[in-house]
Amino acid sequence: MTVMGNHFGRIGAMANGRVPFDAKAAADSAAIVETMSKLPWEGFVAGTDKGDTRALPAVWTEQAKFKERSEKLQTETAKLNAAAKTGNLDAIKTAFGAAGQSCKACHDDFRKD
Ligand code: ASC
Repeated sequence: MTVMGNHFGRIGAMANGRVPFDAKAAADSAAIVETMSKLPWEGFVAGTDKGDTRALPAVWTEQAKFKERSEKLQTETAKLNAAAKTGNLDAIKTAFGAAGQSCKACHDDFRKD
């Protein structure tokens, strides 16, 4: 999640005009984001709800919904990666917005803060 957020944020800085657009850097980050989007989920298997976690209990009590949200993220980050490969900033902005919504939708229901 940390690596994904870091690279997602780099693309966001370009999409929002905070740093100059660098097509290669955006594409490199989008590829990392897509790969990272596949990895966190096995960290939430049964029994991992103990100890220091930002995850809400809903992760384990609403598994189907959590899985659906994780799959939405993976779909949207794949689209972001495809957009980034074109080097078209407008396409990246659109895909970035949708991907960000998928991050937020899950955090709102499944993360403590
Ligand atoms: C980020 C990041 C997130 C998402 C989310 C989008 O850059 O680290 O978790 O965007 O804030 O709403």
